[in-house]
Amino acid sequence: MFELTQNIAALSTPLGGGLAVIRVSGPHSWPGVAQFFSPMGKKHAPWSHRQALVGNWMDGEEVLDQVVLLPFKGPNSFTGEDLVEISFHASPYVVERALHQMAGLGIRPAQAGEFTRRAFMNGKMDLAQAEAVADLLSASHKAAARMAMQHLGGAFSNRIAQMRLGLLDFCALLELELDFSEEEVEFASRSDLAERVQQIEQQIQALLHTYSMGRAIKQGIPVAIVGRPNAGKSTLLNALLQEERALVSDIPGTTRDTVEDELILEGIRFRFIDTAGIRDTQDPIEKLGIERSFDALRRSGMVLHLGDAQSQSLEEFELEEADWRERLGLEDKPILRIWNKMDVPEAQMPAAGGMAISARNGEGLEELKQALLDNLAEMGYGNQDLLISQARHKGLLEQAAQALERVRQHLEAGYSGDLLALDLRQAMRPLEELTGQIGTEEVLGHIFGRFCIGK
Ligand SMILES: Nc1nc2c(ncn2[C@@H]2O[C@H](COP(=O)(O)OP(=O)(O)OP(=O)(O)O)[C@@H](O)[C@H]2O)c(=O)[nH]1
Ligand SMILES: [Mg+2]
Repeated sequence: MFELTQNIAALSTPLGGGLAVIRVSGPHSWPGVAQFFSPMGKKHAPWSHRQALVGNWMDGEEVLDQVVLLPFKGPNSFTGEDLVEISFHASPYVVERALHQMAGLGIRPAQAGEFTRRAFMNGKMDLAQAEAVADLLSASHKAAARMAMQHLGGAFSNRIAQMRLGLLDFCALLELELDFSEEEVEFASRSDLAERVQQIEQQIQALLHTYSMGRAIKQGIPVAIVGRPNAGKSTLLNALLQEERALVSDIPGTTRDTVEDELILEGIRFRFIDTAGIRDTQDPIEKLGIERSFDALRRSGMVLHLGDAQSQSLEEFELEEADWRERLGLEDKPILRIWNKMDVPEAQMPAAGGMAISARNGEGLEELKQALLDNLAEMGYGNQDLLISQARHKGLLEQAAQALERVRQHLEAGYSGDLLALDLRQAMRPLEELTGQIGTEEVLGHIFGRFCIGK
């Protein structure tokens, strides 16, 4: 009955709870839904923007369910179109039946991400904000949700738009000069332009610097637990997770393969990696395991170097650390030194630094967790007002930075205004792609394809 491409419906909540919300969007969403809705009490309840209605959802003469409707009048809706949210009881049969009934009218099932895509197309949000919707949906802890909310709120988009405008100003002036080319006027001060370009380059570099932290926040900060065999690494992993996750034994070389698991501390996700104890060995399997320990060291954001306070000297501990630090080139990697087995009476806390814990009885574990959080603060977490975490954003910002570098070089080389204007346009392009002002169907398909249906 309705134009098939225009109206869409989908279940927006997962089944399994008490309620199931079906979202319907498009120019005929209101009259479409009204066909099946019989308001409670009155025969004709007026529909108005954001006024909930209670009533029966009819399947022919039969009542399929009692529902609550919430109509939104476009453009003041999520998609920017007329939209209705219908809360059903979460019966798989009811949901499927209602969607089937609507499909019969020409309200077709929505594709993955189609609601958000419509919101983007109708100017309700830009592309970076639409991406943030997906990030927020997958955020399982506070830090990731906060980061997504910042982008969703437009902080990132605004910053990008500001940069672009800053370049556009100069571009317009340079292009104006072309109209007066005979008169050799300079509307755009070259020194002001150089300063502006430098400022924007700095802002871009600052954002690029946040990428690894942004990624780590989203995926969890990898923390490698390393040390010599029998130091108690697996015991520590188990104690942190409060779960017998890794095998523990008094035989050195118990852990052969890395074991990973997550822990959320104060809203930040850490991914602990228990590794094979590092030592010289002829055992080929153990060697392979130690290679994996090195791998874990390389990809970790932080390292817990565990020493055995019962039997290891400080000198040995430091030699061991220097060895893999040099071998793997880990000069900048934050390493926390931890002495384990402090419960043993003969344990020695070596004079030079580090924390003392007992993985076995839990002593010092709270301090260790706090040290992890403090270290993160030292690495800059919490200082940045804005973080990026999408590879697409990083790639485009790098392109913009390179283009700006060219502008700077060409300015120094005294290039003419028309060439500088071209350079500036090139630097603006990736910024425009970031917010989706320009873009290809392919990019949009890729971004919205990552969403689930109903979002
Ligand atoms: N007394 C005491 N013993 C501990 C402590 N932590 C671990 N152990 C013991 O030390 C031995 C080795 O512990 P693991 O956790 O398997 O050591 P690991 O570092 O994982 O060893 P590998 O996997 O071989 O590299 C086990 O017998 C543990 O019970 C501790 O805090 N105090
Ligand atoms: Mg182990």
